[in-house]
Amino acid sequence: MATANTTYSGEKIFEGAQDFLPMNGTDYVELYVGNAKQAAHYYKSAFGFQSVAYAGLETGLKDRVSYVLQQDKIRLVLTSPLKEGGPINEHISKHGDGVKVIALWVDDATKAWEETTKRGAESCMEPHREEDEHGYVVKSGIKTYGETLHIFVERSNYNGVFLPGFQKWDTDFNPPVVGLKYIDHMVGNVGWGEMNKWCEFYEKVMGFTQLVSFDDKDISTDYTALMSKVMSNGTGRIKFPINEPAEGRRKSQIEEYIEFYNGAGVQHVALATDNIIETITALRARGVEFLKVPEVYYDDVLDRVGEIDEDLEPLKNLNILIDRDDEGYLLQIFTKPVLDRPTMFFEIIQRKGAQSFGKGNFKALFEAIEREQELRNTL
Ligand code: TYF
Ligand code: FE
Repeated sequence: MATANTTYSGEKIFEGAQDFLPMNGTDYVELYVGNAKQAAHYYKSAFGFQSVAYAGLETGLKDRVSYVLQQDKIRLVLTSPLKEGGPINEHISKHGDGVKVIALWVDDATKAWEETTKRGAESCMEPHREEDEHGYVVKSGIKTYGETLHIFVERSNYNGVFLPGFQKWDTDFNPPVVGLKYIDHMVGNVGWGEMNKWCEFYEKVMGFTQLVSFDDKDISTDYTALMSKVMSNGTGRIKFPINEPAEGRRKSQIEEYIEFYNGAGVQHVALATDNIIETITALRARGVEFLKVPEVYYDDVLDRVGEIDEDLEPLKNLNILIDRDDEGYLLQIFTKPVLDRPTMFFEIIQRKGAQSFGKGNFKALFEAIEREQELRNTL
């Protein structure tokens, strides 16, 4: 096992967490993208997302278009501008395609806004009703790291396909799902020395508690350095690790992200499956590209993690990584960046008891990332 500088305080989350901001889970993740029609096709054909809803010129919008996709509990919104100028174009010009909104499903969006702004959050949207013939929702929002937003969505009085203004998206092109179930965690990259500030934001403003922390000694030797803390809400259902670059021998992968994203933003979205072998087999067949660790990783991995339910051979063939903690083990794998800029990527994770993040894989993983950085001449 890698040397420990990890503090697990998972058992404390219920007693430490505040209940001023009860949340039911992630409502949706919205990306601002250059071409939402083509991005939607990619998330359907490559990742198995299903067509849910649409808003655009046909539904009365004038300046933008949004496609809503879903796979089990994971809901993605892809939004593109239709006209010159404006905040969406500016966001895309500055950051490339990327996550703009991490929306959180709450029972009371007015209270969520009041409680968080009272504790110092900067508002981006005052509580207000949006309605159509299917009922109404209440939305409000606050700013988080970079230009990323948290929108609170209260939807108990709404029964339309997504949100007011959206229509059902009917299409004959419906590739099958790949078994992705829910968002396990979403990671933010922030600038030098900003990790603690944003962890405090999640603690003070949102009532989250810190689950785990990794410092540069955990994860820097020959490879690129970073520091990371995992923040969780009271139920443990919403987990936001925050990374910052650390001084290493080479350019930190976090610094590479910050340079190309032009600031802080969402680095990876971890999607859970309950059969990672089937899910990764399907994703690979559909053209999704994953990072590769050397074959020697598999020579002694079972000495490190002990007995597992799966055969090692398919895990090795698919390049799936394995790690264990006191509660069980986990299987995980990381895509290459899904954009031309080396910014956002996905993690696919299957938890078999373990509630940690794969620290035992950090060295192999970060070396794989570093090989990609080398090819990009960004190391
Ligand atoms: O979320 C995590 O902590 C793991 C490991 O740049 C990780 O998925 C951490 C930092 C990073 C890539 C993966
Ligand atoms: Fe992760």
